[in-house]
Amino acid sequence: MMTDQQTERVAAALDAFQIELPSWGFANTGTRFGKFLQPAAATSTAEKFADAGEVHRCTGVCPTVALHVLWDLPGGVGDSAEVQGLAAKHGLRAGSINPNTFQDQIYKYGSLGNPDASVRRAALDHLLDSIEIAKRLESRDLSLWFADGSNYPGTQNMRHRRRWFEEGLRAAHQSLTGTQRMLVEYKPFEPAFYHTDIADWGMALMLAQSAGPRAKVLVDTGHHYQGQNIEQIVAWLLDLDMLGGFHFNDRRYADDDLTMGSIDPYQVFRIFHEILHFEWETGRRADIAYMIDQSHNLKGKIEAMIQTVTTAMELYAKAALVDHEKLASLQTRCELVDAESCLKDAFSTDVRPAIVEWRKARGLAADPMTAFRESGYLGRITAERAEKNRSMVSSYA
Ligand code: LRH
Ligand code: MN
Repeated sequence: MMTDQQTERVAAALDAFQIELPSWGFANTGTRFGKFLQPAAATSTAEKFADAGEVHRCTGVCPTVALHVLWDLPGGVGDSAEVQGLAAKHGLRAGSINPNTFQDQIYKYGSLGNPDASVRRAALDHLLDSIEIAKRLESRDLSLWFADGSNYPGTQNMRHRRRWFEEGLRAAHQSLTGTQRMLVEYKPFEPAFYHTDIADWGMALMLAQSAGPRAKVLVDTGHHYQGQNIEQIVAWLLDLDMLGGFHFNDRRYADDDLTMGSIDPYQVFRIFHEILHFEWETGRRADIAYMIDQSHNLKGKIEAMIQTVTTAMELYAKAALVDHEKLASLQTRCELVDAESCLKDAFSTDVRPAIVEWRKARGLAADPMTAFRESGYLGRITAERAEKNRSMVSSYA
Protein backbone atom coordinates (compact mmCIF):
# COMPACT_ATOMS: atom_id res chain seq x y z
CA MET A 1 0.00 0.00 0.00
CA MET A 2 1.44 3.50 -0.86
CA THR A 3 1.56 6.25 1.75
CA ASP A 4 -0.22 9.56 1.11
CA GLN A 5 3.19 11.19 0.77
CA GLN A 6 4.14 8.65 -1.93
CA THR A 7 0.80 9.23 -3.72
CA GLU A 8 1.52 12.97 -3.72
CA ARG A 9 5.01 12.38 -5.12
CA VAL A 10 3.56 10.31 -7.97
CA ALA A 11 0.98 13.03 -8.73
CA ALA A 12 3.64 15.78 -8.70
CA ALA A 13 5.87 13.74 -11.01
CA LEU A 14 3.08 12.99 -13.49
CA ASP A 15 1.97 16.64 -13.51
CA ALA A 16 5.37 17.44 -15.02
CA PHE A 17 5.54 14.38 -17.31
CA GLN A 18 4.96 14.53 -21.07
CA ILE A 19 6.02 12.14 -23.81
CA GLU A 20 5.99 12.84 -27.56
CA LEU A 21 4.37 10.47 -30.07
CA PRO A 22 6.05 9.57 -33.40
CA SER A 23 3.75 10.17 -36.39
CA TRP A 24 5.34 7.13 -38.05
CA GLY A 25 4.18 4.90 -35.19
CA PHE A 26 0.64 5.07 -36.61
CA ALA A 27 1.60 4.09 -40.17
CA ASN A 28 2.03 0.67 -41.77
CA THR A 29 5.69 -0.20 -41.15
CA GLY A 30 7.57 -3.45 -41.42
CA THR A 31 10.97 -5.04 -41.75
CA ARG A 32 12.98 -5.94 -44.84
CA PHE A 33 10.97 -9.14 -44.90
CA GLY A 34 7.83 -7.19 -45.61
CA LYS A 35 5.06 -5.49 -43.68
CA PHE A 36 1.67 -6.72 -42.48
CA LEU A 37 -0.90 -4.12 -43.46
CA GLN A 38 -3.43 -2.99 -40.86
CA PRO A 39 -6.78 -1.74 -42.27
CA ALA A 40 -6.93 1.02 -39.62
CA ALA A 41 -3.36 2.26 -40.14
CA ALA A 42 -2.79 5.95 -40.85
CA THR A 43 -1.40 6.92 -44.24
CA SER A 44 -2.00 10.67 -44.38
CA THR A 45 -0.58 13.28 -42.00
CA ALA A 46 -4.19 14.16 -41.11
CA GLU A 47 -4.85 10.56 -40.03
CA LYS A 48 -1.62 10.47 -37.98
CA PHE A 49 -2.68 13.63 -36.11
CA ALA A 50 -6.17 12.20 -35.58
CA ASP A 51 -4.73 9.00 -34.06
CA ALA A 52 -2.27 10.96 -31.91
CA GLY A 53 -5.19 13.10 -30.75
CA GLU A 54 -7.05 9.97 -29.68
CA VAL A 55 -4.03 8.73 -27.69
CA HIS A 56 -3.70 12.14 -26.01
CA ARG A 57 -7.45 12.18 -25.26
CA CYS A 58 -7.13 8.79 -23.53
CA THR A 59 -3.83 9.38 -21.69
CA GLY A 60 -3.55 13.17 -21.20
CA VAL A 61 0.26 13.29 -21.39
CA CYS A 62 1.22 13.43 -25.10
CA PRO A 63 0.35 16.90 -26.49
CA THR A 64 3.04 16.86 -29.20
CA VAL A 65 3.70 14.76 -32.31
CA ALA A 66 7.17 14.18 -33.79
CA LEU A 67 7.11 14.73 -37.56
CA HIS A 68 9.30 13.21 -40.24
CA VAL A 69 9.69 15.79 -42.99
CA LEU A 70 9.46 13.62 -46.13
CA TRP A 71 6.72 11.40 -44.68
CA ASP A 72 4.54 14.13 -43.07
CA LEU A 73 5.40 17.25 -45.09
CA PRO A 74 6.10 15.86 -48.59
CA GLY A 75 5.59 19.41 -49.90
CA GLY A 76 8.27 20.74 -47.55
CA VAL A 77 7.99 24.27 -46.05
CA GLY A 78 4.83 24.81 -48.12
CA ASP A 79 2.97 22.18 -46.05
CA SER A 80 3.62 23.97 -42.74
CA ALA A 81 0.36 25.92 -42.57
CA GLU A 82 -1.75 22.84 -43.30
CA VAL A 83 0.12 20.83 -40.65
CA GLN A 84 -0.28 23.67 -38.14
CA GLY A 85 -4.03 23.50 -38.83
CA LEU A 86 -4.13 19.74 -38.31
CA ALA A 87 -2.31 20.01 -34.99
CA ALA A 88 -4.75 22.66 -33.73
CA LYS A 89 -7.77 20.65 -34.96
CA HIS A 90 -6.73 17.71 -32.77
CA GLY A 91 -5.66 19.72 -29.71
CA LEU A 92 -2.00 18.96 -30.32
CA ARG A 93 1.22 20.78 -31.19
CA ALA A 94 3.89 19.89 -33.73
CA GLY A 95 6.83 18.35 -31.90
CA SER A 96 10.36 17.58 -33.01
CA ILE A 97 11.11 17.92 -36.71
CA ASN A 98 13.01 14.97 -38.22
CA PRO A 99 14.77 15.69 -41.53
CA ASN A 100 15.21 12.70 -43.84
CA THR A 101 18.66 12.39 -45.36
CA PHE A 102 18.53 8.61 -45.83
CA GLN A 103 15.77 7.84 -48.35
CA ASP A 104 16.64 9.82 -51.47
CA GLN A 105 18.77 7.95 -54.10
CA ILE A 106 21.43 10.67 -53.93
CA TYR A 107 22.28 9.53 -50.39
CA LYS A 108 23.69 6.11 -51.46
CA TYR A 109 27.14 7.04 -50.15
CA GLY A 110 25.86 9.33 -47.43
CA SER A 111 24.46 12.80 -46.86
CA LEU A 112 26.54 15.28 -44.82
CA GLY A 113 29.31 12.66 -44.98
CA ASN A 114 29.16 12.03 -48.73
CA PRO A 115 32.46 12.51 -50.68
CA ASP A 116 30.42 14.40 -53.31
CA ALA A 117 30.20 18.06 -52.18
CA SER A 118 26.97 18.60 -54.17
CA VAL A 119 25.27 15.85 -52.18
CA ARG A 120 26.55 17.36 -48.90
CA ARG A 121 25.09 20.68 -50.07
CA ALA A 122 21.73 19.05 -50.87
CA ALA A 123 21.65 17.44 -47.42
CA LEU A 124 22.44 20.76 -45.74
CA ASP A 125 19.72 22.49 -47.77
CA HIS A 126 17.23 19.89 -46.51
CA LEU A 127 18.32 20.56 -42.92
CA LEU A 128 17.85 24.31 -43.50
CA ASP A 129 14.37 23.68 -44.95
CA SER A 130 13.57 21.54 -41.91
CA ILE A 131 14.69 24.35 -39.59
CA GLU A 132 12.38 26.73 -41.49
CA ILE A 133 9.52 24.24 -41.10
CA ALA A 134 10.26 24.07 -37.35
CA LYS A 135 10.10 27.86 -37.13
CA ARG A 136 6.73 27.99 -38.91
CA LEU A 137 5.35 25.20 -36.72
CA GLU A 138 6.82 26.84 -33.57
CA SER A 139 8.43 23.51 -32.78
CA ARG A 140 11.63 23.66 -30.81
CA ASP A 141 13.69 20.61 -31.67
CA LEU A 142 15.38 19.60 -34.90
CA SER A 143 15.94 15.88 -34.34
CA LEU A 144 18.86 14.64 -36.45
CA TRP A 145 19.61 11.03 -37.32
CA PHE A 146 21.94 10.17 -40.20
CA ALA A 147 22.16 6.70 -41.80
CA ASP A 148 25.60 7.68 -43.12
CA GLY A 149 28.41 5.11 -43.09
CA SER A 150 29.89 2.32 -45.20
CA ASN A 151 29.62 -1.44 -45.62
CA TYR A 152 33.19 -2.52 -46.32
CA PRO A 153 36.67 -1.71 -44.92
CA GLY A 154 38.68 0.79 -46.90
CA THR A 155 35.74 2.02 -48.97
CA GLN A 156 35.45 5.43 -47.26
CA ASN A 157 37.78 7.88 -45.45
CA MET A 158 36.23 8.07 -41.97
CA ARG A 159 38.37 11.11 -40.96
CA HIS A 160 37.25 13.15 -43.96
CA ARG A 161 33.59 12.22 -43.28
CA ARG A 162 33.97 13.26 -39.61
CA ARG A 163 35.14 16.70 -40.77
CA TRP A 164 32.32 17.04 -43.32
CA PHE A 165 29.80 16.25 -40.58
CA GLU A 166 31.38 18.87 -38.34
CA GLU A 167 31.11 21.48 -41.17
CA GLY A 168 27.53 20.52 -42.02
CA LEU A 169 26.23 20.54 -38.46
CA ARG A 170 27.95 23.85 -37.73
CA ALA A 171 26.34 25.40 -40.81
CA ALA A 172 22.90 24.12 -39.80
CA HIS A 173 23.40 25.29 -36.21
CA GLN A 174 24.00 28.85 -37.41
CA SER A 175 20.45 29.12 -38.72
CA LEU A 176 18.76 28.01 -35.48
CA THR A 177 16.96 30.85 -33.65
CA GLY A 178 15.05 31.56 -30.44
CA THR A 179 14.85 28.53 -28.19
CA GLN A 180 15.51 26.11 -31.05
CA ARG A 181 17.83 23.15 -30.47
CA MET A 182 19.35 20.44 -32.62
CA LEU A 183 19.45 16.94 -31.16
CA VAL A 184 22.17 14.65 -32.54
CA GLU A 185 21.15 10.98 -32.49
CA TYR A 186 23.77 8.22 -32.64
CA LYS A 187 23.40 4.61 -33.81
CA PRO A 188 26.12 1.92 -33.94
CA PHE A 189 24.94 0.23 -37.15
CA GLU A 190 22.05 -0.29 -39.68
CA PRO A 191 21.65 0.47 -42.46
CA ALA A 192 25.47 0.72 -42.60
CA PHE A 193 27.20 -2.43 -41.48
CA TYR A 194 30.95 -1.60 -41.48
CA HIS A 195 31.08 1.94 -40.03
CA THR A 196 28.43 4.51 -39.11
CA ASP A 197 29.62 8.12 -39.03
CA ILE A 198 27.78 8.96 -35.76
CA ALA A 199 28.05 5.55 -34.11
CA ASP A 200 28.07 6.27 -30.38
CA TRP A 201 27.40 8.83 -27.67
CA GLY A 202 30.98 10.15 -27.72
CA MET A 203 30.91 10.94 -31.42
CA ALA A 204 27.48 12.58 -31.10
CA LEU A 205 28.70 14.56 -28.06
CA MET A 206 31.80 15.89 -29.82
CA LEU A 207 29.90 16.80 -32.98
CA ALA A 208 27.21 18.54 -30.90
CA GLN A 209 29.81 20.48 -28.91
CA SER A 210 31.60 21.58 -32.09
CA ALA A 211 28.30 22.55 -33.76
CA GLY A 212 27.36 25.07 -31.08
CA PRO A 213 25.52 25.75 -27.81
CA ARG A 214 22.08 24.78 -29.14
CA ALA A 215 23.21 21.27 -30.01
CA LYS A 216 22.57 18.38 -27.62
CA VAL A 217 22.70 14.58 -27.78
CA LEU A 218 19.63 12.36 -28.34
CA VAL A 219 19.67 8.88 -26.77
CA ASP A 220 17.65 6.26 -28.67
CA THR A 221 17.49 3.33 -26.24
CA GLY A 222 17.65 0.88 -29.17
CA HIS A 223 20.95 2.28 -30.46
CA HIS A 224 23.42 0.53 -28.14
CA TYR A 225 25.57 -2.58 -28.25
CA GLN A 226 24.46 -5.49 -26.10
CA GLY A 227 25.52 -4.98 -22.46
CA GLN A 228 26.18 -1.23 -22.82
CA ASN A 229 25.25 0.68 -19.67
CA ILE A 230 22.76 3.22 -21.11
CA GLU A 231 22.02 4.92 -17.78
CA GLN A 232 25.75 5.62 -17.33
CA ILE A 233 25.74 7.40 -20.72
CA VAL A 234 22.67 9.31 -19.52
CA ALA A 235 24.43 10.24 -16.25
CA TRP A 236 27.47 11.57 -18.14
CA LEU A 237 25.40 13.59 -20.61
CA LEU A 238 23.32 15.01 -17.76
CA ASP A 239 26.41 16.06 -15.87
CA LEU A 240 27.84 17.67 -19.02
CA ASP A 241 24.49 19.42 -19.65
CA MET A 242 24.46 17.78 -23.08
CA LEU A 243 21.42 15.51 -22.78
CA GLY A 244 18.72 16.81 -25.13
CA GLY A 245 16.25 13.96 -25.40
CA PHE A 246 15.27 10.34 -25.74
CA HIS A 247 13.77 8.02 -28.31
CA PHE A 248 12.23 5.33 -26.13
CA ASN A 249 11.55 1.81 -27.37
CA ASP A 250 12.71 -1.65 -26.30
CA ARG A 251 14.79 -4.42 -27.79
CA ARG A 252 16.20 -7.88 -27.19
CA TYR A 253 18.78 -7.93 -29.95
CA ALA A 254 19.43 -4.74 -31.99
CA ASP A 255 17.31 -1.73 -32.99
CA ASP A 256 14.16 -3.82 -32.67
CA ASP A 257 11.92 -0.77 -32.00
CA LEU A 258 9.60 -2.81 -29.76
CA THR A 259 7.22 -1.20 -27.27
CA MET A 260 8.92 0.57 -24.38
CA GLY A 261 9.36 -1.57 -21.24
CA SER A 262 8.17 -4.73 -23.02
CA ILE A 263 11.54 -6.51 -22.67
CA ASP A 264 13.46 -4.72 -19.88
CA PRO A 265 11.29 -2.28 -17.85
CA TYR A 266 14.00 -1.99 -15.17
CA GLN A 267 16.27 -0.45 -17.88
CA VAL A 268 13.83 2.41 -18.40
CA PHE A 269 13.40 2.77 -14.61
CA ARG A 270 17.17 3.07 -14.16
CA ILE A 271 17.27 5.82 -16.85
CA PHE A 272 14.41 7.76 -15.23
CA HIS A 273 16.11 7.31 -11.85
CA GLU A 274 19.36 8.92 -13.05
CA ILE A 275 17.36 11.92 -14.31
CA LEU A 276 15.17 12.35 -11.21
CA HIS A 277 18.12 11.90 -8.86
CA PHE A 278 20.02 14.57 -10.89
CA GLU A 279 17.02 16.92 -10.63
CA TRP A 280 16.78 16.29 -6.84
CA GLU A 281 20.51 16.88 -6.37
CA THR A 282 20.70 20.02 -8.54
CA GLY A 283 17.28 21.36 -7.63
CA ARG A 284 16.69 22.09 -11.31
CA ARG A 285 14.60 20.40 -14.01
CA ALA A 286 16.60 18.67 -16.73
CA ASP A 287 15.62 20.15 -20.13
CA ILE A 288 14.91 16.80 -21.80
CA ALA A 289 12.51 15.87 -24.61
CA TYR A 290 10.93 12.49 -23.84
CA MET A 291 9.88 10.93 -27.16
CA ILE A 292 8.78 7.53 -28.40
CA ASP A 293 10.38 5.99 -31.51
CA GLN A 294 8.83 2.63 -32.31
CA SER A 295 7.45 0.75 -35.28
CA HIS A 296 4.43 -1.33 -34.48
CA ASN A 297 4.69 -4.12 -37.03
CA LEU A 298 2.24 -6.58 -35.44
CA LYS A 299 0.37 -4.93 -32.53
CA GLY A 300 -2.55 -2.62 -33.21
CA LYS A 301 -0.77 0.71 -33.67
CA ILE A 302 -2.95 2.87 -31.40
CA GLU A 303 -3.16 0.22 -28.68
CA ALA A 304 0.62 -0.22 -28.80
CA MET A 305 1.03 3.54 -28.39
CA ILE A 306 -1.40 3.68 -25.43
CA GLN A 307 0.38 0.70 -23.85
CA THR A 308 3.70 2.52 -24.30
CA VAL A 309 2.49 5.77 -22.76
CA THR A 310 0.95 4.03 -19.73
CA THR A 311 4.15 2.01 -19.23
CA ALA A 312 6.23 5.20 -19.43
CA MET A 313 3.99 6.84 -16.81
CA GLU A 314 4.28 3.83 -14.47
CA LEU A 315 8.08 3.63 -14.73
CA TYR A 316 8.47 7.40 -14.31
CA ALA A 317 6.16 7.29 -11.25
CA LYS A 318 8.14 4.41 -9.73
CA ALA A 319 11.40 6.34 -10.21
CA ALA A 320 9.78 9.32 -8.45
CA LEU A 321 9.43 7.15 -5.32
CA VAL A 322 13.16 6.68 -4.77
CA ASP A 323 14.17 8.26 -1.44
CA HIS A 324 16.94 10.46 -2.89
CA GLU A 325 18.10 11.82 0.51
CA LYS A 326 18.49 8.35 1.99
CA LEU A 327 20.11 7.03 -1.19
CA ALA A 328 22.68 9.81 -1.34
CA SER A 329 23.88 9.11 2.21
CA LEU A 330 23.93 5.33 1.64
CA GLN A 331 25.99 5.86 -1.54
CA THR A 332 28.47 8.05 0.36
CA ARG A 333 28.76 5.42 3.10
CA CYS A 334 28.94 2.63 0.45
CA GLU A 335 26.06 0.79 2.09
CA LEU A 336 25.64 -1.27 -1.09
CA VAL A 337 22.66 -3.48 -0.25
CA ASP A 338 20.59 -0.70 1.32
CA ALA A 339 21.46 1.68 -1.50
CA GLU A 340 20.35 -0.82 -4.13
CA SER A 341 17.18 -1.48 -2.13
CA CYS A 342 16.23 2.19 -2.48
CA LEU A 343 15.80 1.53 -6.22
CA LYS A 344 14.35 -1.97 -5.97
CA ASP A 345 11.76 -0.93 -3.36
CA ALA A 346 10.60 1.92 -5.59
CA PHE A 347 10.59 -0.30 -8.70
CA SER A 348 8.53 -2.98 -6.96
CA THR A 349 5.92 -0.48 -5.72
CA ASP A 350 2.55 -0.85 -7.48
CA VAL A 351 1.89 2.74 -8.55
CA ARG A 352 -1.14 1.91 -10.70
CA PRO A 353 -3.79 2.81 -8.05
CA ALA A 354 -2.09 6.21 -7.55
CA ILE A 355 -2.02 6.80 -11.30
CA VAL A 356 -5.75 5.99 -11.56
CA GLU A 357 -6.36 8.58 -8.78
CA TRP A 358 -4.20 11.07 -10.68
CA ARG A 359 -6.24 10.50 -13.85
CA LYS A 360 -9.60 10.77 -12.15
CA ALA A 361 -8.55 13.98 -10.42
CA ARG A 362 -7.73 15.48 -13.86
CA GLY A 363 -10.94 14.33 -15.58
CA LEU A 364 -9.11 11.64 -17.53
CA ALA A 365 -10.26 8.07 -18.08
CA ALA A 366 -9.22 5.76 -15.22
CA ASP A 367 -7.88 3.26 -17.78
CA PRO A 368 -6.80 4.66 -21.17
CA MET A 369 -6.92 1.29 -22.99
CA THR A 370 -10.52 0.63 -21.91
CA ALA A 371 -11.44 4.21 -22.81
CA PHE A 372 -10.01 3.69 -26.28
CA ARG A 373 -11.67 0.29 -26.78
CA GLU A 374 -15.04 1.63 -25.68
CA SER A 375 -14.75 4.80 -27.83
CA GLY A 376 -15.54 3.08 -31.11
CA TYR A 377 -12.65 5.06 -32.62
CA LEU A 378 -10.98 1.94 -34.05
CA GLY A 379 -14.19 0.78 -35.74
CA ARG A 380 -14.69 4.20 -37.29
CA ILE A 381 -11.20 4.54 -38.75
CA THR A 382 -11.17 0.94 -39.95
CA ALA A 383 -14.34 1.62 -41.96
CA GLU A 384 -12.84 4.85 -43.34
CA ARG A 385 -9.37 3.52 -44.18
CA ALA A 386 -9.61 -0.21 -44.94
CA GLU A 387 -10.20 0.22 -48.68
CA LYS A 388 -7.18 2.52 -49.08
CA ASN A 389 -4.90 0.30 -46.98
CA ARG A 390 -5.91 -2.83 -48.93
CA SER A 391 -4.37 -1.36 -52.08
CA MET A 392 -0.98 -0.81 -50.42
CA VAL A 393 2.06 -2.94 -51.32
CA SER A 394 3.35 -5.12 -48.45
CA SER A 395 6.45 -6.66 -49.96
CA TYR A 396 9.96 -5.25 -49.38
CA ALA A 397 11.41 -6.03 -52.80
C1 LRH B 1 16.78 5.38 -36.82
C2 LRH B 1 15.69 6.05 -36.01
C3 LRH B 1 15.63 7.55 -36.18
C4 LRH B 1 14.38 7.80 -36.97
C5 LRH B 1 13.98 6.51 -37.46
C6 LRH B 1 12.52 6.39 -37.70
O1 LRH B 1 16.86 4.03 -36.47
O2 LRH B 1 15.80 5.68 -34.68
O3 LRH B 1 15.39 8.19 -34.99
O4 LRH B 1 14.44 8.81 -37.83
O5 LRH B 1 14.46 5.58 -36.51
MN1 MN C 1 15.33 7.05 -33.10
